[in-house]
Amino acid sequence: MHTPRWDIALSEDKVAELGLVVKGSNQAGFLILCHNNPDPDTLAGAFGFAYLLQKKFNMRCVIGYGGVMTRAENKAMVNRLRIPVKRMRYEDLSQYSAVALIDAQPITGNNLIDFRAVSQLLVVIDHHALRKGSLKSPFHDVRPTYGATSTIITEYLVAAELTPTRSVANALLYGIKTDTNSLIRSCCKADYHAFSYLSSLSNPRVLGCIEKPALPMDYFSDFQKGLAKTHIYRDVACSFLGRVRTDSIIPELADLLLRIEGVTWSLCMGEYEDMMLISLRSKSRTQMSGLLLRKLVGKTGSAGGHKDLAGGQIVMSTLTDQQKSSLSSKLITKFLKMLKRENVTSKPLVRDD
Ligand SMILES: [Mn+2]
Repeated sequence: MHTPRWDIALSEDKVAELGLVVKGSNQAGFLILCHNNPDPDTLAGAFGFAYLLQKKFNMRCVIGYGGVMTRAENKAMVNRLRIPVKRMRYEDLSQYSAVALIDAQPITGNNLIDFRAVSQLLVVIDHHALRKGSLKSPFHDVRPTYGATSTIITEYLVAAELTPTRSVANALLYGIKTDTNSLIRSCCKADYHAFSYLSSLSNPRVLGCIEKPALPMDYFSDFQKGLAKTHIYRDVACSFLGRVRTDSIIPELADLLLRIEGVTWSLCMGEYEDMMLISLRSKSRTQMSGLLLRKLVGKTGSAGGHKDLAGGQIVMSTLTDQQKSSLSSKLITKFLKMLKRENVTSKPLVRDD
């Protein structure tokens, strides 16, 4: 047994409270729902929470997400750690009378819970800013000072006197690592403690494989196209790649474009299956990427994220051909307008000389 050396009194109270809610609900099973386009923190949080519900409360669990899983790393995480996660649509939710939402909050547009499904929502655990809708759920634990939801879940496991399996520990450690950019972005002492606790239980070799997965050859064609299609509008880099063969190129190119000297914003878009995938990155100290992207996609799509990064999607099957062909340029124009850069002239990133 690894004895924690940090204060988890709140989590001990919360696990006791969770026990009452779970037992009082008369449910045999839970749907544990990640946010759309799941990242490692929501996947790890859901995986760890399923472990808690199974081991401590003898509950059956299904882990689900909406949207698409991009990034080769996230797919490698699910495969290597054998996280039993299912892609779902809104209609699938009706099969479950007990839902736990992890690393997200209700009716924010970045998960499958909407007004109709809110009564099934028994548990909300998240580290984003508190939304009023969460208070209606019988159990809610929202800690905006925490760098990762995986940290909250790690504390729950310790409070429940459960030692995570190697796979669960690997997942939670990777969740904390990615959400805090290796403990340098918006984290608190609890994240350091959880990170150090999990390190002793994890397998660095497996984590190394997840962080640097093999990439399909198509990735490099998409990459080249993405660079060629990037335009710089003063301090904003925008790239619309058209149809892409690998979905993970969108967030990864957005990360890279933000590193261009003098660039404060990067917006990257591409069509994959029947969706327009959008990633936004920012170095701005004043504006919130998540809010901006939600405003950008409006009611036509869904989006979510943090201060410095956000992801979203627009389903294109409902659009007319004309709407489809003008969508990317409309989004770029709207985005530049939102940042008050609409009159800035653009130049291509890559020169031919
Ligand atoms: Mn998170």
